[in-house]
Amino acid sequence: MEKQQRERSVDAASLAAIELAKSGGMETAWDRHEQQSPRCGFGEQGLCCKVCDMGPCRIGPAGKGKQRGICGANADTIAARQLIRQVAAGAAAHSDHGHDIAKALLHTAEGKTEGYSIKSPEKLYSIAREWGIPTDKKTINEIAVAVARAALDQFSQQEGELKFMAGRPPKATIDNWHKHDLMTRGVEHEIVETLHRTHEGVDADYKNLILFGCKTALGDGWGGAMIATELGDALFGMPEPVRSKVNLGVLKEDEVNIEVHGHEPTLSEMVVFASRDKELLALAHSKGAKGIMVGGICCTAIEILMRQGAPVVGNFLNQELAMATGAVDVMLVDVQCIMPALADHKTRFHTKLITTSKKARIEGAEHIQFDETKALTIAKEIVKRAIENFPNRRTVNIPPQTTELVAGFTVENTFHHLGGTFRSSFRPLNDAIIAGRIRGVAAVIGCNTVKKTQDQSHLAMVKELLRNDVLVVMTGCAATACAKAGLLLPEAAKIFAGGGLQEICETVGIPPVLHLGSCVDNSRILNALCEMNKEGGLGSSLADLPVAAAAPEAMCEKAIAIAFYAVASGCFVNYAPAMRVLGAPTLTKFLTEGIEEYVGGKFCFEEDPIEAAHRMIDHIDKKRAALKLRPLMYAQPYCTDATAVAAKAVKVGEEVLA
Ligand code: MSK
Repeated sequence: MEKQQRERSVDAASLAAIELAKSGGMETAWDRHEQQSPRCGFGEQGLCCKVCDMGPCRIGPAGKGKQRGICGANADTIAARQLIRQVAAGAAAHSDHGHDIAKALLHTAEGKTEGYSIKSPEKLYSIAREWGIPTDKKTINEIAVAVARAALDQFSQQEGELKFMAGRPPKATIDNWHKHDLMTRGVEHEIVETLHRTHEGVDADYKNLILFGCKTALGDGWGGAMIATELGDALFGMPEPVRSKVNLGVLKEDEVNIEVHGHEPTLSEMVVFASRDKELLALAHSKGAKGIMVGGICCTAIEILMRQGAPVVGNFLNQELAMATGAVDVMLVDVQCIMPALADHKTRFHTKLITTSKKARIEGAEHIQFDETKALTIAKEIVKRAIENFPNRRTVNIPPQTTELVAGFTVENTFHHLGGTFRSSFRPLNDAIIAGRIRGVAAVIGCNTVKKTQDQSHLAMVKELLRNDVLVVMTGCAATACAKAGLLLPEAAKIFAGGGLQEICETVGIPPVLHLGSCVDNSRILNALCEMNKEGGLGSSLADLPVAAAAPEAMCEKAIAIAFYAVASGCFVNYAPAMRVLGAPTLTKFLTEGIEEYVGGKFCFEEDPIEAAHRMIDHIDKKRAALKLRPLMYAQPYCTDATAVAAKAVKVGEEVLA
């Protein structure tokens, strides 16, 4: 394989599929990325403004060329406006998803849907109690209607504060948000105001723009995304730790393969259910298939992994590669992260690409409109189409690699696992941090991007954090990357974790990397931080905690919104490739330094994943020092004995991956 091809991924299955694609003349995102090179330097640096029709205006790098656009906006204003427009788009995507989950809960409680029922009444009761919704003498459906309506109001609310935001974080964090006018009024209100502020001739103060971006993003993390997770858990059931498999090898040569892709659990849950239908299984057998496999790509896959243990085919950059195997009978897509290029491959493969959302249609794809009132009927129809397409397969070539993983962690069950059966609390985690067994906690999240070798930065960063006794929590495609490499198995602690973290993982029986779910489930991480704070001993605000976060292969506006709400909640966040601000030095300095004074968190744009892990560790150590915690039991600053760890990993890794 050519060097250029080899550098596209560190995942052997992906490389094999890239080779397959190339030999079949199939163009992938990597090829299109090369065709787009060189990219526009003004755009990359955030120095191109298209807000009004007098431009586009392009600003020269600091001190060179034109320093202002036609209206007089400078580099900082232009880059800040664009950045918070991206925050608004990301927040809108998560929030619209949350809105749809709230509607699905409402319609289920009203008896208007087909196939759904409220799977976790306990979760529903706990949200109702938290929001002050009466539960006495009410049926479960009456409570669900009240909760769903209250959740829907969170989106359109014009005054006041979001319920989760005002109720869950520590007082010191909320006080600071009040002080800087960062309490989100309503999810949609802030998104609308962001678009207004960034219209031509409105807000031209980069600090004011960025702080408002924080307010908008907080409405995502503590609003739209948190509603998606919490109400999703109530409707579809609380995840529990579950073993499953990941990578292209989960596709079956002798079974019907249905690949779900996108983000929403509503249809995919039903498709999993329908795939177990006796009549459909009999139909599959009659067509020569031994069964029906439902797996997926991106976060829809993670939703059914978390609750149903369904296998994961791959992460974002695997979507075209899965098609290249020739084994996907239906690629079923809903919203977000779906490449329109999938439709271009339909002449090459037998795969049926089916869109299901009126918000996300693709020219050239078949469209079956999803409708909750006929969810099971529609799911069965889709499964039937996949079965009927099975005999149309041409050449099938599935890379054999699969790895086992454990997923399904939540704030609620992690309590249980960290505390054991009789003592369910975050106390053991806090004690381990206070005693210096665990250094701190890092959240590593986000996507894949063709600008970086697929999965490489995730793996390098996470391994570096683990060997330095940092417990890692993950979501989304980042978690899938690490799952493919065996890091989401309890056995991985022995191979990759430092002494203290290894002790804790072995005692409790958890992997050193905890999979908390899909992109919207980053809200679980916010809740975990609140629990750590509540448990005591780690400061008074979220910003005091010895934690850090990163998105090392970030790609989309949702990732920017997540990074913003994490920073605005007091976290240190390394984001790479860097946001498009580097051509605006004053703005960049504010994002990486000055903003900390306002929100307690800040950004870092370190590209190298090991260096970035060190910046995260530095931040954790700074917080440990401020809290006057004991010295670490095992790890020294940057335990980078990579050679020893790598040697061990190859040996034991083979056993793990076998
Ligand atoms: S799917 S947003 S590529 S994590 Fe949530 Fe993956 Fe990023 Fe899409």
